[in-house]
Amino acid sequence: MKTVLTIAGFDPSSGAGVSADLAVMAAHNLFGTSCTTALTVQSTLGVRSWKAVGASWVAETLACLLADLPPSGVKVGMLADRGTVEAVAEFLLTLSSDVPVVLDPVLRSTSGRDLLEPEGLEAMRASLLPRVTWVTPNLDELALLSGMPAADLEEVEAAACGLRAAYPGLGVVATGGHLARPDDLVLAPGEPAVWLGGQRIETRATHGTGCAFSTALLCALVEGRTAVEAAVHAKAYVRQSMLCAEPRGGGRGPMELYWPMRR
Ligand code: PXL
Repeated sequence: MKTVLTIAGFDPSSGAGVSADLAVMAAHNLFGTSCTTALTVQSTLGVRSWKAVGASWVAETLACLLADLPPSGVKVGMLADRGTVEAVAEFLLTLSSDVPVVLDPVLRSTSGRDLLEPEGLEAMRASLLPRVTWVTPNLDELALLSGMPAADLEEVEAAACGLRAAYPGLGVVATGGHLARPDDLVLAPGEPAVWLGGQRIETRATHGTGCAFSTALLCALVEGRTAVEAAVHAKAYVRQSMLCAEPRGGGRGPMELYWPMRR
């Protein structure tokens, strides 16, 4: 069983972040390790506040894990502040170049709270994006990272192409969950664009969809699937996780991330 690492925030309601990522890894028969970057206070009703763990603690955790449990793939989620973005970028330099790294560029919670301080976005562009292999922005994140509008299919494709062109070797999977039709775009390095058609699901179990998608994409890449296969898989996994969820909490509830193990 291969080891995969998530670097992300902690959500005490188990919908998003580290604990959701570990569930996705377990459901993919992979051994998950984690580095918590921030502690959030939240429930299904939204994020109330958060506190960064701190760059030096993150750096120490990553070095400690690397020495004993080296990962075959890394997922990066909420990073909270600039120092943490830079510490993670430094860590990624120490990995072998064949280890896939998927960045979910978490900027804001769906409930509207910033999850990365403003200076962190610049550090993400300058030091982190050059060191990851895949980035999985939603429409808002794509617009902010590319500096281009991303509100419809044509704009999303142009913005994703612009983002890919800015970083040699980077692949982009833009998640269109907020489009009229929730299609996703896969742009592998040097390959033509592939759109994956989506269908809207009427459910409140949508907490952590971005976290689960990026982690499922990483797991499939670690299993040796191509980018398009991995994105098709991640989309289907998240869809089924929404469909299998029991209603829980008064807001955006958690998905059933363990569904492959419960059948
Ligand atoms: O889905 C974005 C996200 C990522 N990571 C953590 C979160 C959230 C949203 O609330 O809390 C820890």
